[in-house]
Amino acid sequence: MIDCIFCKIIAGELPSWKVYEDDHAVAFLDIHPVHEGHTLVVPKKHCTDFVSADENCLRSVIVATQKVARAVLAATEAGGVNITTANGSVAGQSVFHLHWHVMPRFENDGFRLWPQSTYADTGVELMASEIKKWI
Ligand code: DGP
Repeated sequence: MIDCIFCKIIAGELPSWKVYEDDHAVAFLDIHPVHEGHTLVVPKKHCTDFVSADENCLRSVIVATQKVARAVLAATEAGGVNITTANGSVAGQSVFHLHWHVMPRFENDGFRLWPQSTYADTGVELMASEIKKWI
């Protein structure tokens, strides 16, 4: 994919701190880590994001992500790990090649993910039935 930073990293046209590679996926350190060891896992085949990815691509990347998460936990001696992907610019996606963030977490590390709210009255049933319609 022309002008995709991650495709260029995968092709070796841009440098990266690669930590893992198999037939379908590559993992390298994030250039702007939340904590040291923050790693990105990407499919070799370009796809824009999680929602539009084809199923085979997704399967191989998720298995690679588990391998990388285990390695990040061991290497950083983190107490936990967050594994996330942003889908769409409104969700914070800035690179439009599917990637999983593997972020090591430590006690009291100050990293907060998102605020939480509650549903008003019948809103929760309505929302559940709306989503079910589309699956
Ligand atoms: P997101 O904003 O969720 O799409 O995440 C994109 C991540 O990619 C962000 O945490 C920074 C990282 N990133 C952007 N450009 C580069 C790069 O050239 N090299 C590496 N290693 N990471 C990059």
